[in-house]
This record gives sequence, structure tokens and C-alpha cells, in this order.
Amino acid sequence: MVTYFFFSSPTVSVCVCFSCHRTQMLWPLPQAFTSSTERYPLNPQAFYFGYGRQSAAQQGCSVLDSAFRRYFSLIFPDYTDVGVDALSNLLPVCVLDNLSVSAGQASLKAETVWGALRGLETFSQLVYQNDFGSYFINKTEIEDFPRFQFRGILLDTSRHYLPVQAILKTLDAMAYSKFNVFHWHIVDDPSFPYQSSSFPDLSSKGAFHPMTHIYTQSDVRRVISHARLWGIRVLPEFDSPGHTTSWGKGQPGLLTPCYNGGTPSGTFGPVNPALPSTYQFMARLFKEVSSVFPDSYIHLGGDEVDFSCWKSNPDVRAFMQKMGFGSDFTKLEAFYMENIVNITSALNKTSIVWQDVFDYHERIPKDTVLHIWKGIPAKYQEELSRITKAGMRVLLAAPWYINHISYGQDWRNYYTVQPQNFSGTEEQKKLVIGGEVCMWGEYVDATNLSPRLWPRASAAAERLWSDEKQTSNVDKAFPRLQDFRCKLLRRGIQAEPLYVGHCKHEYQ
Ligand code: CP6
Repeated sequence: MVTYFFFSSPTVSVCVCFSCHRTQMLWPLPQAFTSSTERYPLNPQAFYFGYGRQSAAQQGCSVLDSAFRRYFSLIFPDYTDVGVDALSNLLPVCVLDNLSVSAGQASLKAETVWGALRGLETFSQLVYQNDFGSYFINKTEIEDFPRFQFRGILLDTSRHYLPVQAILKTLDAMAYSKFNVFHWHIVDDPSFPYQSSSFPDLSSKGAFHPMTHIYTQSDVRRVISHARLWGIRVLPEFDSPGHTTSWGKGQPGLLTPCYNGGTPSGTFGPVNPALPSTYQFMARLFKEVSSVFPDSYIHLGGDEVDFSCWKSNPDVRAFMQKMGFGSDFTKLEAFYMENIVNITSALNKTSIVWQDVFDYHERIPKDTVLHIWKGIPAKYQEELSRITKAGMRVLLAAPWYINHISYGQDWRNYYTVQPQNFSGTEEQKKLVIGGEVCMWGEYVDATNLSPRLWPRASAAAERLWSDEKQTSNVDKAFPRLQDFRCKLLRRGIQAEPLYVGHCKHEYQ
């Protein structure tokens, strides 16, 4: 995908300069960018977005129609009401050459509507106000495309329930940093907030509260459609066989009863891999999940399975003997994951699993993506090297666990990650499809989500979008990230400060 952005006036001569009077602050940095001191005033009363005559997308394209409305408000925050009205009146006028955007017009070319969305974000970041509140944009040319195709954020809605509004707002902010995947770690040990239509007891018994702390089918649809309008895919994770304590409440017989001596202790372990009923349940659940979440990828978890409960259970041990696994419980976990992966590939989904699954089992389908979370802070290079050597695609999360916080500028660590700097061939490096920022929820709910995410996640966003050589200097990035943080505040995102300083529009 290539987005191309151009702003010019037919009445002024081309002026391109490389050390401009006013540096254009863009985040993440585009691949190629020239701007000049030539500036144009923008009059919000006369400004509108329209489709080019040659454009394959035209009015009625819901993604771009709604992006035009959103970006009008973002670009002219003081004109929101006027703007939306004026815009809906003007939208039918889709001609670009008789505009009244002062002397000039901007044009944006993209191969896909998703690319056009990224270009609109870039455009919106170029507009600035002078001290009297007038809007301006400088003459600029940009060519841009992402370095990695997968630029994700994980939110964990099991350790703490996140209200739908908090998720929607996070999606908005993700688009500002050009993230394109929302990895929804929707259920886990502590709670099961997903309201399943096939198995309603899972949330009525397994959520923190059966009515207020759940995601209904309509909540999920809202999240997916909001994400789509911002060009963000929703990747659901139903993690098993470990991390499933909350599932047991609404689905008796699913989890493994743990034994103490010769008798059940009353506690439960991972999903019981020895029972046919387990696979019947999982097939029905994943059939539902596959149709509710339209993305072609699904995350199956597979991490941190504790074998002690399986070991204690005589029925599981008998199953091991029958299957010829001996006492190797990694074979049992591999057997389980293979069944789950087969269920979802029959539903035409590509699986993403945590890297543990590779460690226990090398016979997974070749299109499975391994999600690297171990080796924090510095040993993940070995993991990348080892797994790509087997020809598997990988997704890097280990260096971006931003639920971890510390005193100081930890964004610098997220910025200086080199996802392809490991020992391996060029072919191996191409198997890195991108990266993900993880916000695990043990200590995070709607009160602190936003300032913990932003602008720290934006540091990773630039690493995943921009050219590595052009963004190798973390000190040069600092003022640009500070400026971007101010833009986030102006857009109503509670982003924490990077260091000493102030924003022109703070506390609004
Ligand atoms: N929950 C689940 C978690 C973690 C994982 N899976 C996790 C483990 C270690 C750290 C952070 C998060 N909380 N389901 C591992 C992928 Cl340091």
C-alpha cells in the first residue's frame, strides 16, 4: 500500500526545503516527506473533503464518508458543529477543482480505503493554529506506507472489565498512532465477560457481574464496527487450555478436577483434554466466535499451561497411557492445541498462538503465527531466531509489555527495539509480520488505562510504521513525541507527560 499526499497551489511556484523554519511534527514519521515554509490558510467555513473524479471510492463509501466527518472535527476542534452540518451539505459536491480552501487544494492517493484513512490522519496532523486561532497548513509532499503489516494493541478485559466506551476511545487513539489491530484478550482466569449466545452461562456465572460487567453481542458489534471505521481489525483471543478458571463456573465438566492423594481436592486446573465433550464444546464455541468476529485471524492462546493438575488426575493419566504419551505432558498439550487449531482452520480462520505452543509442538499448520512474549527484556532475539528458522511467521510482543511502568522515560526502551535485529537470513526477517503492545490488566482499569497507554504505545507505533534508519535517533524523536502527546490531549486522550514541559491547549 502506498499513500501519497500532496498540497499545492497552482499560483505559487514549487518550493521544497529540507531545513524548514517550522518543522512539521508528524507521528509516526512518514517514509518520505518534504515540506516548505509556504503556508496556506484554511477556512473551516469553506473547507470540505471530497472524492477525486478518478477515485474508485465515491460517496457512499461508509469508511471514508465517516472519516471525512471525524477528521473535520479533529482538524477544526473549534468548529465541530458548524463543520458537520456544512460538511453534510457539501458532501454531494465531489469535485476537487473549484474549491475554496483558500488558494489551494490537497490531494491524497491511496491504493485502498485503509491507506486513505492513514493519509487523512497524516493530513490532520499537518494542520496547525496560530496564536489568533487561525488554521494553516504548509506546502507538503508525502509518500508513505507501513514497515510492518501488523501493528497491534492488546487489551485485557478479564482482570478488569473495561467499559465499551473505554474500548472505543482506545480505538480512536490507536488510529492516531496508525495502529491497525485490536487484540481483544477478552476472557481469562478472573472473569468471562463475553456473553455467548450458545453458552450464556459462561458470562452469567463467570463474569464479575452477570449484567453490568459483560460484553453483549451488540457491544461486540459496536466495537467491531467502530474499529472498522478507523481501519482497525479486531482479533479476539479465547485463551485455552490454561487461563480458563472463569470458564468452569458456567460449563461444569470442562476443567480438569485436581486430585490430592487419591481424591478430588475440589479445585480445578486447565481444560480437560481427555474428554470428547471438551472438543464438542470448543467446536460450538469457536463456531460462534468465528462468525461474531469477522477477521480471518483468531488467537487461541495456549500459554502458561500448568501440568500439575493434569498429573494429579487419574483419568487424565489413563488417557495419556491410551494415547501412548507416556508421562510427557507436553504431548498432551500438543494434542489439545492441535485439535483446537483444526477446529478453527475448518472454520477458515488462521490461528495465532503464544510461542509456548511452538515449544511443545512443532507440527502446527505452517500458516500459524507465533506470538513472542518471552525473553523480556533482551532475550527475545533468540526466540525470533529459533522460531523463524523453522519457517514460522512471528509477531513480537516481548519488548512492549507496557503495563510494566517505571520512573523515567521508559518510552525510550520501546522506541529503540529492533524487531529484525536477530541472527538469521533475510527470509527469516521477512517472517516478522509486526508487533504488539500488551496492556495486561492486573493493575489497569478504565481509571488508568489511557495515561498508561499513551503516549508510551505511540513509541512502539513509530517503530512498527516508520523506516528504521530515519528513526534511529531517540533524542530527535523526543520533541516530536512531546508534540504528538499534546495533539492527543487536544483530541481528548488523557496521555501522560513524557517529561518537563507544557502544551498550548492542555487541560481542555
Ligand atoms: N495472561 C495471559 C498474562 C500473561 C500471559 N498470558 C502474562 C505473563 C507474564 C507477563 C505478563 C503477562 N497475564 N493469559 C502470557 C502471554 Cl510478565
